[in-house]
Amino acid sequence: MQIDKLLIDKLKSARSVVFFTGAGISAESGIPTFRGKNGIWNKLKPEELANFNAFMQNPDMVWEWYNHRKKIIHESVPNPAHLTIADMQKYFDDVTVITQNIDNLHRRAGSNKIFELHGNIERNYCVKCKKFYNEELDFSEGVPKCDCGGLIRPDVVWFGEFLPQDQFKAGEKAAMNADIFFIIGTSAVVYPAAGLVYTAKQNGAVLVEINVTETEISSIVNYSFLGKAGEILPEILNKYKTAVNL
Ligand code: BJW
Ligand code: ZN
Repeated sequence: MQIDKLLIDKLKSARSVVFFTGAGISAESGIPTFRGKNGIWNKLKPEELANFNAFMQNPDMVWEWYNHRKKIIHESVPNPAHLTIADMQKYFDDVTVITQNIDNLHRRAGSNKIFELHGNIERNYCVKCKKFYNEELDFSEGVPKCDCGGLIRPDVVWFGEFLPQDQFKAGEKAAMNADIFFIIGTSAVVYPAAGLVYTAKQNGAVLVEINVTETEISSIVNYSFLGKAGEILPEILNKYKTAVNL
């Protein structure tokens, strides 16, 4: 794979490096993506599962889906892509991760500054009174209920729901200040998250995409690497380290 010298030069002068990540970065950890080849949504329609009405109509089905995914996530470990991003903190002043993933793998890899746009699978709350239940839930008598009688749901963002504003605003600020903005393993079709790519570009960031296929945003990026994130990111960091004699 050819890594352009200009990109390495750009990295050498970069202060703020931002990683915008999606399900594809966790694919090499064994966690299925939503769309594309091997995407879980080739079989399951997103609208049928990732929305509030579906949950209220069939909470058992939606919880079955999340418990299944939680099991896979708990059995998985961060892969070289997550680990390289965490490693980057040693070499750059400001490394930010903006993730659409709910799987905690960036945190487990050691990244410190993470904004989670679509929630986190380890948290839950009551649909009625909003009380949080972050402990292991008991499903022995069906879908768990709050003290107030409301159903408990995972603290993730479904279609038609607002993103957590503190996380989104912080992600937006990071995108505005980015010198280099990596877009890794996302189909970039879900908004407002995907809009951050345009925010970064409009504010002068160099855009670098890493994906196994071309996406909606491939035509607007400065560098596009077609391949696995867990292979390409370590190569980019190694090339950078060689260039700066580390
Ligand atoms: C690899 C790889 C390897 C594989 N290496 N790469 C503006 C325009 C159009 C529509 C809208 C708009 N604004 C809002 C909307 C509506 C909607 C939306 O965007 N719809 C579009 C799909 C049409 N957005 C919303 O509803 C959002 N809320 C909102 O807008 O609120 C405002 C509002 C409120 C009320 C009324 C009206 C407006 C909320 C969106 C929430 C998305 N939630 C989900 C589920 C989260 C919880 C969970 O995980 O279960 O988030 S959906 C799902 O998609 C999940 C993901 O985070 C998200 C993005 O998917 P991602 O990460 O890109 O994964 P994939 O599978 O799509 O792609 C994987 C990629 O990896 C592929 O490209 C592969 O090639 C690649 N890959 N292996 C590198 N090894
Ligand atoms: Zn409650």
